[in-house]
Amino acid sequence: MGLEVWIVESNVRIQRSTTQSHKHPILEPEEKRREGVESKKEAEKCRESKVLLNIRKNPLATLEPFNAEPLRSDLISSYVTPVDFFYKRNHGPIPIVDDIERNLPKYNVTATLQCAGNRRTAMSNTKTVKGVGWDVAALGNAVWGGAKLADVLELVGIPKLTSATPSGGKHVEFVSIDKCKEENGGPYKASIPLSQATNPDADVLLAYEMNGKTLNRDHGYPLRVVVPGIIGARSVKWLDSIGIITEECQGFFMQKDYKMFPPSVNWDNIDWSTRKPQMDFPVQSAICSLEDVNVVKNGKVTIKGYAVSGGGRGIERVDISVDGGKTWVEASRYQKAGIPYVAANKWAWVFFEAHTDVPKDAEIVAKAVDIAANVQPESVEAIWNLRGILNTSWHRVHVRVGHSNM
Ligand SMILES: Nc1nc2c(c(=O)[nH]1)N[C@H]1C(S)=C(S)[C@@H](COP(=O)(O)O)O[C@H]1N2
Ligand SMILES: [Mo]
Repeated sequence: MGLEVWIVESNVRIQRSTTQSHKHPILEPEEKRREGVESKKEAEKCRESKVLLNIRKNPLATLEPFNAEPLRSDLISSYVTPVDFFYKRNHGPIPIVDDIERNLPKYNVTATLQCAGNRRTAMSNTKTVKGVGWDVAALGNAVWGGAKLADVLELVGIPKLTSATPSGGKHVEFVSIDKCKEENGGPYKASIPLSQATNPDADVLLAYEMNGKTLNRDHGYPLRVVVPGIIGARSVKWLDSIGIITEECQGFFMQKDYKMFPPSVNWDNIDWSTRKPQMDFPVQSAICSLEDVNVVKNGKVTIKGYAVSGGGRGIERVDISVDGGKTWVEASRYQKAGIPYVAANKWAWVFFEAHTDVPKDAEIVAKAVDIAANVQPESVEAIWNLRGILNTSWHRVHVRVGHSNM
C-alpha cells in the first residue's frame, strides 16, 4: 500500500511511505499557490459540466474550501454518480499527494456517501443553523475500489474481528495531510471502532479508485478511507496515517462538530462532551425530479428520487403522497434498471419512482422506511439541531398545476 508500519509499545501506527522524492505537499509556498489555482480550475471544470456550485446559492460558501453539490435532476440522472456530479466537501485547501503502490487484494464496493449536513438549508428555514447550506444533493453513490482495511490491519498483526488489542487499542484513527482552520492548521482526522475496522463484512476500504478510475484530488487522491453506512465525515481523504488508539479520536470533527443535539440545545448552553460523535446515518430520501414550485401541465407527474439508510439497513419501502401526507401510494424501487430491488446492495442508495395525478397546488411528499422499520420523521422541527445535521424529515415539494395561458 506504500504504507510503512511501526509498532510502538501499545500503539500501532501505519504511515504513508515518505521515501524517495516525496515532499510534504502543503508545506511548500509554491505548491500552496498552485493548490489554490488547481482547486479553482477544478471548480471551473465542474461549472462547465453543470455541477451547481454551492457558492451560487449560498453566499457563505467559498471556492476554498471547495464545496459543491449537483442539481437535483443531475443527481438522479445516473445510479452510479459520475465523479463530476459527486458532491465535494472540504474543510481546507485540496492538497497534492504522490501516488502509492497497490499490493493487497482489491475490492469494489458500491456505497453511498452522504454528508451529515445534507438538506441543511431546509432545516435553517425553521430556525437558523450553522453550516454549509446544502440542498438535497450532498450525497452520491460510487463504486469505490481499494484494499479492505481489515486486510491492512491483519498485515500488521491485528486479526479479523478484533474489538480490542492486548494493549487496549479499541479505535482506528485516520489522519489526513490537509490543513484545517478548525484544527488550528492541523490535519483533518476521525476514528471508527476497531471492531468495525477489522470486520471484513463492514467493507471499510482504503480506496484509490472511484468508478473504475484513479481517485481524483477532490475526492482524496491518492488514498482515502470509505466507511460505508456512516456519515461522510468519517471517510477521511488524502490519508497520511492510521493509528490504533484506546479512546476515540479527539479531533475537532469528532468532538466539536458532527454530533446530534436535541432542539433545546443552543450556542449558549451547548456542552459538546455530553454527546457521542455521530456515526450511522438514519433513513433518508428526497425527491429529485421536481424543484419547489414547478408548474406541471396536465396534472400528471413523475416523482423520482433516492432513498438510503445507514448501518447497512436496506430500504424496505418508499411512500409518496400528493396531499401533504394524508394519503399515500408506494413507489417502485430499483438499483439496477429492470431488476426489482430486494435489498441487493445494503450500502448503496435505491432510486424510487411513482407516476401519479396531482391535484391543483399539491404538496408532494416522500418518506422512506428501512428494513428495521425506521421511518423518516414527519416534521423538521422535531429534529432541529443547532448544527443542522441529519435533516431526514419528510421531503416536501410544492407543485402547481398550470394552464396553457399561464
Ligand atoms: N481529509 C479530509 N477528509 C474529509 C473531509 C475533509 O475536509 N478533509 N471532509 C469530510 C466530509 S465532512 C465529507 S461529507 C466527505 C466528503 O467527501 P467527498 O468530497 O469525496 O464527497 O469527506 C470527508 N473527509
Ligand atoms: Mo460532511
